[in-house]
Amino acid sequence: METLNNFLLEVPRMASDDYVGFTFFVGCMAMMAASAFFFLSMSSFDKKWRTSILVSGLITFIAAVHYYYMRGYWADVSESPTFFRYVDWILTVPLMCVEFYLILKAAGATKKHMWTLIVASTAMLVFGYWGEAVDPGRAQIWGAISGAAYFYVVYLIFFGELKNLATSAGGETLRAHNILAKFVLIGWAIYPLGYMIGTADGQWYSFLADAVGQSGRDVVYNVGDAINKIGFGLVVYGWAVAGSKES
Ligand SMILES: *C/C=C(C)/C=C/C=C(C)/C=C/C1=C(C)CCCC1(C)C
Repeated sequence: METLNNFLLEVPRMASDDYVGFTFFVGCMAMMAASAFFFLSMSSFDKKWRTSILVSGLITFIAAVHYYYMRGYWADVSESPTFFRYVDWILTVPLMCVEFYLILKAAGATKKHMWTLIVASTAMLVFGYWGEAVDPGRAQIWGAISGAAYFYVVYLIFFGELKNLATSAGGETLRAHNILAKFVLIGWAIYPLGYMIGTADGQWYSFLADAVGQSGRDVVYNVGDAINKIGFGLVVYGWAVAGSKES
């Protein structure tokens, strides 16, 4: 009976000074709340805007499910849930690329624009996973290649055709594009910091891990996810609200 109860409730033991566990727990709740908000608000928008809000909700919902598992994983084994982390990213980051496409679709963005972003950001994540999980001895090299893919994404959004389309659209669409672009430039730049903390052993930047401990990686990633997934979704939401008023 006790086993069954433990299974059903799955209450993790969490020390009161387990700050990493705390961010997993709060992250999970925040992602759930954001998903409920996005999904429930869908019916108040015209059809034209709904897909974008749906994608915002899917991003936070997929993250909520992964945070549920990551929280449990951390509570059970006190290790970075690197596998779940990257499965989550490989699903949610392409969806963020889809958001750029959806926002600029009316301005002429094509599937090709969308797939270019998806392929580049997926490469960024695959190389990052390689450095963190498969070949950590050469984490710096894999991280640098991953970083190159990241800068290519930044380039496409800031200077590529997507930027031209946003400029030609003007108004709320340009505004939303510019804010989302800043999320990619500043918000996404949080992640390499977590990567460096997690792979700092024996590197010249080992002072990073000495300062916060290797589990600092998860705090950095969790904060990054909350900002980028929920914040990003809210910008799209604001774009849809403003656009609904315009038309
Ligand atoms: C919701 C999750 C998001 C927005 C995740 C974004 C992840 C990144 C931008 C990761 C970038 C990395 C580098 C640029 C280099 C080092 C390896 C990574 C994968 C941490």
